[in-house]
Amino acid sequence: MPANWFPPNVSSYGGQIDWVINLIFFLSAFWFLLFQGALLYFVVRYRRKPGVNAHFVRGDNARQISWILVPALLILVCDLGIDAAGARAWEIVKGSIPRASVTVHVTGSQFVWQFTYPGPDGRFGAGQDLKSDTLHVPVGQVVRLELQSEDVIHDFFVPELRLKQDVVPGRKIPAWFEATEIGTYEIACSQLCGPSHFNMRGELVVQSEAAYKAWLKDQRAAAATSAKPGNS
Ligand SMILES: [Cu+2]
Repeated sequence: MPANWFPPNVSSYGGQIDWVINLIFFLSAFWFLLFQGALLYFVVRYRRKPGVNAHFVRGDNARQISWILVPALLILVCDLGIDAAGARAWEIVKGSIPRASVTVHVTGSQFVWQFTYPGPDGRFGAGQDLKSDTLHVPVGQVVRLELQSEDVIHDFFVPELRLKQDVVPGRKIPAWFEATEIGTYEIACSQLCGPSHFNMRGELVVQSEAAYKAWLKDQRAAAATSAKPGNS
């Protein structure tokens, strides 16, 4: 498989997605080349020649019908193979979400992503939530996202994670990933959501667990300082 077609994969399930895309691509390429090749061959081989009359082919004997039915059956088998591979990938990505060690609420609005972490006790909405405009996560751990929109349909997309999920107003949609490599990755909005859609970018920072914890601590300390009366 050509390794450099896709952005680098840093997600535990990215290989499954790439496998399905490659499967569809190579099956389609195989049949496309075969059929176009056959078409070209027949066009040249049976071109008009002086003194040769065209045959009228009724297509109603078994041999002729098999020219239709055999390829149709083979393509159906390929389709079922794609369905099976797709269903397996779907089950992993969208089926049941594994137990997460980090849960983050993601809010899309024209034209920013905002990330909310729970308070130190792990609960949301107890007055100690932490807001951030970058998404920090520890490497090698399951992260659960709950995606919400404040206005129109957005789409949370991190190509390197192979994660792409519509964010629909009025719904809270869960998603998950486990990043396998430390680094900084771009979060894009992948649904045309207004004039500044192109600029609706976020940043995913995958860190070691220690660095992630330190970041969280710093953010909480900074939030506590700015929340004190007299500061703004
Ligand atoms: Cu958007």
